[in-house]
Amino acid sequence: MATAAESLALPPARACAAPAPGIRTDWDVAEVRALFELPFPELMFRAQSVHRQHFPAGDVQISTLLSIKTGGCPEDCGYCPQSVHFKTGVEGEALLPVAAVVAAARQAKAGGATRFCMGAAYRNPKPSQLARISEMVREVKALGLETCATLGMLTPEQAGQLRDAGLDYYNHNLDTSAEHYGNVISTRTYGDRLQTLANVRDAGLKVCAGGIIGLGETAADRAALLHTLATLPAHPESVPINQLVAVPGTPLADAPPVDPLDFVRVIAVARILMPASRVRLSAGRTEMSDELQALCFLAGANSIFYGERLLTTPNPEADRDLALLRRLGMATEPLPAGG
Ligand code: SAM
Ligand code: DTB
Ligand code: SF4
Repeated sequence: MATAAESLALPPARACAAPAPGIRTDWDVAEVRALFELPFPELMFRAQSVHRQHFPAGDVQISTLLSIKTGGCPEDCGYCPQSVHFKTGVEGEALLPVAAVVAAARQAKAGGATRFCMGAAYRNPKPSQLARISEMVREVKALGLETCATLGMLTPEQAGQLRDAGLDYYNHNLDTSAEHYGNVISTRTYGDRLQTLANVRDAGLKVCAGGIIGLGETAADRAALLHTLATLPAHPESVPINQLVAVPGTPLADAPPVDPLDFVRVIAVARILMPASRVRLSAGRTEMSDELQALCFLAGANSIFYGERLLTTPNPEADRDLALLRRLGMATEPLPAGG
């Protein structure tokens, strides 16, 4: 079946270049702060230059997200509509049956997605839940899609179980700086987050880790978040940069909006620090103009979530995204071999 991208005649992107030598994991936080302080045109020039050394111009990887287990989460992340601690109108639901998830993955593939991300509102998955999710991963992988999951904290054994089922990526965000973390979340620590990232990496999974801009953080917190990501033993292959979706009922419902140009700066600095990683322009796009999204792509974003829903909140309509990519002359990354 033709993908939506093909049927709308977007040109196929060339395969991405292999990561080049010279990727640094020894950044100093002062260097990161200095990047943030560059004049905007200089920062954009540097980000673009780095981007072109590692990726073909204008390609974008698209992932579709499905909430496989919605709401009722015991954690108290101050931005999240799925926490039991806040009254947001999101009800706790059961883990979806395998067949429903596979049907959604088939649809995502037909719509042009290359990666299918399964998100669950868990602090950490229980053995019976992980068994069912492993089956989902096995079947989605068999469709020829790349697989990604985000299920909360994992032990090394659980990460290995998911790898054996065919999981390609695990998403686990650091969200903000170590210093600001405790102002946003009290039910787990930054160290817990880092430990799961290490367990995932050690199991041989690809890592997807990023953060949220708009949690009341300072410029120094933004620099510290990117510094932590860029000085992990290996850079995450995928770095989602979310803009807070301010949901009524959450403690951050009235957080001040992010200056759009500051958001672009975060993308640009992430691109410079982690040149070979996919930087994903993630949540918050429904609030962004086409022009702001275009600036984010110019700053080095080369991945998006595609499809009308994120987990519990809306994402731009697929048609609007395809039209935007077409207007910009950008192309979607082809499916991996065999897909
Ligand atoms: N429960 C798991 C966890 O927290 O790792 C997986 C699902 S959780 C919803 C995945 C990520 O979504 C969070 O780490 C956070 O970065 C992002 N997220 C959640 N609510 C958000 C919001 N309102 N705006 C932007 N990003 C959000
Ligand atoms: C990520 O960094 N952003 C996605 C995904 N990883 C799991 C989630 C965004 C969630 C936005 C709020 C919601 O839809 O509930
Ligand atoms: Fe639960 Fe994840 Fe939401 Fe935190 S971000 S409340 S862990 S679903």
